[in-house]
Amino acid sequence: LAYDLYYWPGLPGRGEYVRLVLEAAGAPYRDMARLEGPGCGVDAMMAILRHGHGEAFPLAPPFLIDGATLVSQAAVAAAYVGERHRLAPEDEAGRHFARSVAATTADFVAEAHDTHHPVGISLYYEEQKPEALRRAAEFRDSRMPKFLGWYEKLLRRNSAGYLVGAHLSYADLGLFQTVEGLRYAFPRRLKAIAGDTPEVMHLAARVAAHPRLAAYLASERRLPFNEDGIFRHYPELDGD
Ligand SMILES: N[C@@H](CCC(=O)N[C@@H](CS)C(=O)NCC(=O)O)C(=O)O
Repeated sequence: LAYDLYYWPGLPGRGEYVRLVLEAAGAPYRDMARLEGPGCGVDAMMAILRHGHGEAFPLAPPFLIDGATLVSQAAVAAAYVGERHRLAPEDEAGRHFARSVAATTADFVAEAHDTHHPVGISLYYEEQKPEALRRAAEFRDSRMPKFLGWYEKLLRRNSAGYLVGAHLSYADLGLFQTVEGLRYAFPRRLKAIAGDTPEVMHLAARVAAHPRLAAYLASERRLPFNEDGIFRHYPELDGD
């Protein structure tokens, strides 16, 4: 049976953190809000946000439906798919740590988002530009090196060359997507500091070369980053 992924059409956003795991797994899935027809589209997503799915009631997309099960929160949904398709460590400690890494990545993603929306998500970027300049400078100078340095440390500790465990996991896919987002939103800053985290950059390149993911990344299913999303390229927020 196919998984049903629900996320806003037109931007990769947090939905991509789940979509990448489905793609790497070769799992059958329907990208529901991007499909047309009865039971599909944004209306179908809004109906679940209004009425829930059985016991489950998500606050926001992305969410994934697998039969009677609904899983929301990008990191939790990525773990759900990864653990069912050999894209997660096998042992319990490894599974828990992979979840911790994915949740930390979700924090990093939220901080990247907040560079252009530091005051509030219900306001336009244009209404919070001075605050965005300050927030982005702090993100570039302090937060980017801190998070990327932490991933680098994890990769150097693991002789297998992955964030957790002996093989590729959803945690690695999340780091890949975040590096790609930073490359789009903060190209100057990433270029300036990439040399400090060579293992992170190497992992991102390896993920992009994964046969299933390379095919996906070249396909129309892969949505480009844009200024409606989480990672937005506003040149004034970037810097060396
Ligand atoms: N922590 C959640 C955040 C979910 C979230 O903020 N989703 C956004 C789109 S990326 C949304 O549609 N939010 C609507 C809202 O918060 O009202 C996750 O990682 O999935």
